[in-house]
Amino acid sequence: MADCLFCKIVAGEIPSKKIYEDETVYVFEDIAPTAPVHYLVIPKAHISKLSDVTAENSAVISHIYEVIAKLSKENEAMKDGFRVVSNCGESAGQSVFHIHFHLLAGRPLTWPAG
Ligand code: D5M
Repeated sequence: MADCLFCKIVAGEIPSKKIYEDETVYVFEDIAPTAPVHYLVIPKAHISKLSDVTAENSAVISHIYEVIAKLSKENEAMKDGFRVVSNCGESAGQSVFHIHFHLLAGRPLTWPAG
């Protein structure tokens, strides 16, 4: 999508600190980390937000969770636990409208979220 920040990151037009990449998924460091591990896990194909996931485009979402599970086995900081968050819509705190999953670890994570 032409004007999407994360599509530009996937295309290499905007730099990012890549953690993982395959045919359909891209993982990179959040620019403003809130935990020692704060990655953004995104599909390469543009989906704006979680409420736009359908039977037609959901295969990549399932794959995203496989990627997260794989990363959790490789990263010592994730061994004790981690959190996955997807803010959907402005009132939930979504600021970039390309679906993304915050992957957080490396410090105690309190609940409930604000
Ligand atoms: O999360 C959007 C997240 O995207 C937020 O934590 C900052 C991050 N962000 C914004 N621009 C960049 C770039 N250029 N690189 C890496 N990370 C970035 P949300 O849930 O939509 O508020």
